[in-house]
Amino acid sequence: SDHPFLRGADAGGVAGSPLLARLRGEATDAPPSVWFMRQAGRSLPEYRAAREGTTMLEACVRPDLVAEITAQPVRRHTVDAGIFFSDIVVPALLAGVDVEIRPGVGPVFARPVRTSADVAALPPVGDAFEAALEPIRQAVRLSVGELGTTPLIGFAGAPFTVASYMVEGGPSRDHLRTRALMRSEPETWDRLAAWVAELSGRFLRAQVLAGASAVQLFDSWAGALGADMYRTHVQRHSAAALAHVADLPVPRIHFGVGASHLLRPMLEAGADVMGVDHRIRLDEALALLPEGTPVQGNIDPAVLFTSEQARFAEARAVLAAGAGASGHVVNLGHGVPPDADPQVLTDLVAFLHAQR
Ligand code: 1CP
Repeated sequence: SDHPFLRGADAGGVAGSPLLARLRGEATDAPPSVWFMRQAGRSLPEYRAAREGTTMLEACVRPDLVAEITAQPVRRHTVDAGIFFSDIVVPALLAGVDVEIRPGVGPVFARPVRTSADVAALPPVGDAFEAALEPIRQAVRLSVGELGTTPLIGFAGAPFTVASYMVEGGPSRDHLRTRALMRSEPETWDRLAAWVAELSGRFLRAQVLAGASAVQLFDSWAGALGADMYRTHVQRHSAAALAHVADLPVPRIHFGVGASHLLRPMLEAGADVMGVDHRIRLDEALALLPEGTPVQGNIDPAVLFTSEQARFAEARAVLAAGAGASGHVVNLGHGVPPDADPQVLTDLVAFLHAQR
């Protein structure tokens, strides 16, 4: 394989990345490592220019455009990783499901999936899907080339978060229909979640084999579930998605919003690193996790809209709270808001890189 990891430590690629060392839980005296969820996208004028005249999902299957957008925040902010520009619903699109991303709304599915017949009508996931992943593989290769010594993080949506969009038909505040389906028709739910897990797992694997150096499974909305519901109805499906890359030498990050009560079961789904949101301090999160678990997070995105003094104080506090971890990669507690000032992010990265 031509994966950067498998080429050996002297290949001059991403092997010396302190961010990757931290995700593996290895000690390094390098300056703090940082990237931002949603660093590519709407907060950047160069993103809006590149995307002009192209829908979000059209952009996701244009390898040259994906590589350009993936590289933009790395060039501008000098963050320590690129996040692959795509979306959690891209695998469903490539499988042939009727989905769009509405500007200002998010993913919208033309035919919500709510009954056992709806699940049975989902397209099969096999050779045709693998062939449809080709633009993704090509986009990853181009992105890795653009990024040079900066590692690329691949990602996928976790079964609960993706299935929630499918069941609800679009974004939802409380995911009520999805949670009701789990309780009233657990077998229907299981077949839907297993279908998503297969799709997301293959999407992750394709990115790693094409050159991504780490992966993140986004279960953004898992925090809507109690720990018992998570363990009973969700955990094994997320585990199935992550199992698709278990044999590959890449750290697996798992992230949810408002999911402090799920840190342990989400780690036990087969992750190596826990992404932590801003609702819990990193030292408190570490106390809930087995010794030696690397963590990622968790600057409150709200400080992007405060004074620099307040922002840097929060950054220092996050570094101090993560200092006891065997590996800590700095990130926001959730994604960059679209109206964030890009210069604020650039300055925050420079501030972090000047700390020890
Ligand atoms: O109009 C536009 O430009 C589209 C906005 C946009 C962008 C830039 C969407 C629609 N998705 C993306 C890219 C994206 N999505 C990335 C790559 C860029 C990066 O991170 O820098 C990633 C990793 C995602 C993942 C994603 N999509 C998640 C998980 C991360 C998170 O923020 O919690 C989720 C929940 C989605 C669904 C989605 N897609 C788009 C929107 C606006 C949403 C959220 C809708 C909602 O509130 O439910």
